[in-house]
Amino acid sequence: MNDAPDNVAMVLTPPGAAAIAVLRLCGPGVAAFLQAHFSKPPRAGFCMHGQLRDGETIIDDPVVVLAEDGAWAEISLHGGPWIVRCACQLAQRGGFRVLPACLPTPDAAIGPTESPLQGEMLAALPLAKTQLAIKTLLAQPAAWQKALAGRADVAAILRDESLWWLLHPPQIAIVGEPNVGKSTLANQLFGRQRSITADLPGTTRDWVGEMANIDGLAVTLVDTPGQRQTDDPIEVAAIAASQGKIASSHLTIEVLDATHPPQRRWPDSLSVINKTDLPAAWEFSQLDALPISALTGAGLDQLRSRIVQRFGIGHPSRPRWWTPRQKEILARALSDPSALRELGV
Ligand SMILES: Nc1nc2c(ncn2[C@@H]2O[C@H](COP(=O)(O)OP(=O)(O)O)[C@@H](O)[C@H]2O)c(=O)[nH]1
Ligand SMILES: [Mg+2]
Repeated sequence: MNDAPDNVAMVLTPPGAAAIAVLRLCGPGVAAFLQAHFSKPPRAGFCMHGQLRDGETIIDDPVVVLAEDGAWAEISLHGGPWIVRCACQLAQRGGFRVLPACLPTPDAAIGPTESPLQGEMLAALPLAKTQLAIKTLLAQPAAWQKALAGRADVAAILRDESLWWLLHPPQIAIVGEPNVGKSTLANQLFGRQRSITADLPGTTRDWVGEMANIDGLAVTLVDTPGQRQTDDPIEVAAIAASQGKIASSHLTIEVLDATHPPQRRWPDSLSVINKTDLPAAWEFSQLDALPISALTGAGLDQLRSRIVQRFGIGHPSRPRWWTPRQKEILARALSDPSALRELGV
């Protein structure tokens, strides 16, 4: 193994979630990289606004912060995919190992922190795709300090998976028979918050990904084709592919149609009765299903609340776990509370 310090580059912000992308460079090559590609001489401990250049080409006009000791620099780029890609390629050609985005930041890129928990908080920041996720994560060191000053309810904290889900978007499949309104519902759930990024503010806008923001919980939403018997080979293939997606989903939303009695049901789903703006053709008042109209939007706020409830999302300042290490310590603390000291709050 080679112990020489490494030049590492990584995008700290999740792709497609913000108008700014932060590229962090660490290692002995930082100063030389900035000298070669940034229009201003880097000054340690200062923020500088200048141009990032690849030869004659100006990639962007970022703000650059250089650490006091020169060990790392953060380049705040405009968040469009083209700019981020060009900056990463430039770093790679400059001898930096570019780490994949959306991984926890490696220790080497974080540097010393006040406590192990604080380090884990910083490491997980690139995974936080919504304001709620960021807020919840940043609240954790204080929440844990408070919890440990009193008597922490370890079993309740261990059961609470909400911060894990805030950092690892669950997959949600919308299922149902053909024509019940699955795609209309999917569009409504995407609609308000489909992420937008800009190469320059107010200019190019890209629609990114299949990610939806449901009341602060980022989710991967999968719209599936209506499940039915058919001889059409293309439809058969599409249905087969969607069954895999349904099986791998963390939640399914079953859409029933108020104007047609269902032929089949999807067990263990969150059920909605759609098209309740039209006269009902069957009796569904006894079902545990939320009446909605994907067309008018009626009932969708309640649906969003039920989705986030399923993943236990609650007040940001409750103490939670978000790494396997913390979860394992909590499991041991059920029988031996002194294990909590290992959290390193
Ligand atoms: N009146 C009414 N029509 C709806 C509603 N939701 C969907 N539709 C209509 O039902 C038809 C089928 O919708 P679509 O979303 O394509 O169904 P899918 O096959 O399940 O994806 C379209 O004409 C929609 O406009 C609703 O809540 N109310
Ligand atoms: Mg559809």
